Amino acid sequence: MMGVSIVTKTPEIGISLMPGYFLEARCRQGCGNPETEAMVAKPKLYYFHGRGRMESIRWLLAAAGVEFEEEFLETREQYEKLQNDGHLLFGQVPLVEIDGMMLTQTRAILSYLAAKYNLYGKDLKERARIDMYADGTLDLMLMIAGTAFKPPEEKETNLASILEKAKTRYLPVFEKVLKDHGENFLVGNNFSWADIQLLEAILMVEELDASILSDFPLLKAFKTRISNMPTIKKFLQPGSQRKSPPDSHYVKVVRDVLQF
Ligand SMILES: N[C@@H](CCC(=O)N[C@@H](CS)C(=O)NCC(=O)O)C(=O)O
Repeated sequence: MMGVSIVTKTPEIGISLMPGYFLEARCRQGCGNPETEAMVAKPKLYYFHGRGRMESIRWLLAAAGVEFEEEFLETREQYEKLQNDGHLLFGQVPLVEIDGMMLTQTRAILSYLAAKYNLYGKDLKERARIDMYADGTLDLMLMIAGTAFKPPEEKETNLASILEKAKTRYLPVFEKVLKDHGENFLVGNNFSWADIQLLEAILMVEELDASILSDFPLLKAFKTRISNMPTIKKFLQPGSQRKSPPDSHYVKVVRDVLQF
C-alpha cells in the first residue's frame, strides 16, 4: 500500500509516529496519491435528517473543529444501495466514511473519533472513565430519542420516567464527579469526549424540563463553560449541522426507510 510506504520510508520521521497522523500531515502538503488523499477528505455521514444515533457523532466532530459532509437518507432505495454496496456491516446506520473506511456502530465510531482527535484521555484509565461517562450519557440520550417512536399514549409517561432517571441516576453522578475533583472537565482536567457528550445530554434534558439543572449548580457552570468553547459555541448557533428534536416528518421518514 503506497500510504504505508510513505511513512516507513521517511528516515527523519521513523516508524514510531502514529501512521494515520503522519499520513495526514503529508497529504495536506499535497502528496497527490488518490488513496491517501481519500484519507484526508472530509468525513461523510450517512443518516437521516435528524438526531437519532448520529447526533453525538456530529457533536464530536464539530467540537473537534472537523468539517463533515452529510448524506441524508430519505428513501428506501438509498438505504438499499448502501446495503447492496456492502457498506452496512449489520444492515444499520449510522454509517461514517472516514480515513478510507466505512464505519458503523455508534460507539465504535465515537471512540475512533475521540482517539483520532485527542479527546480520549492520556492513558487507559482515563479512557475507561471517559467510556463509562460517555456510555451513560449515550444511554440517557438514546432513551429520549426512542420516545419519538412510541405510541402517543405512552409518550408522556415514558418521558416522565426518563426525566426522573435523569434527575436521580445520571445528573447526580456528574455533579459529584465535578464536586469531588473540583476541576473544569470530567476527566484528567482535559477537554474530552465525555465533556462533549455530557453537554449534549444536558441540553437534551433541558429541552424536556428547562429547570432540570436547578439542583445541580456545578452542572450549570459546566454547561456555560463548555458551551462557550469556540467550536461548540459555533455548533450551537443557528444554521450549524446540529439537528432539531424529532418531529412527525422525521419519524415517518425513518419508519418508511427502515420499514418498521
Ligand atoms: N448498535 C447499533 C444500532 C444501530 C441501529 O439500530 N440503527 C438503526 C437506525 S438508528 C437501524 O439502522 N436500524 C435498521 C435495522 O436494525 O434493521 C449502533 O449503535 O450503531
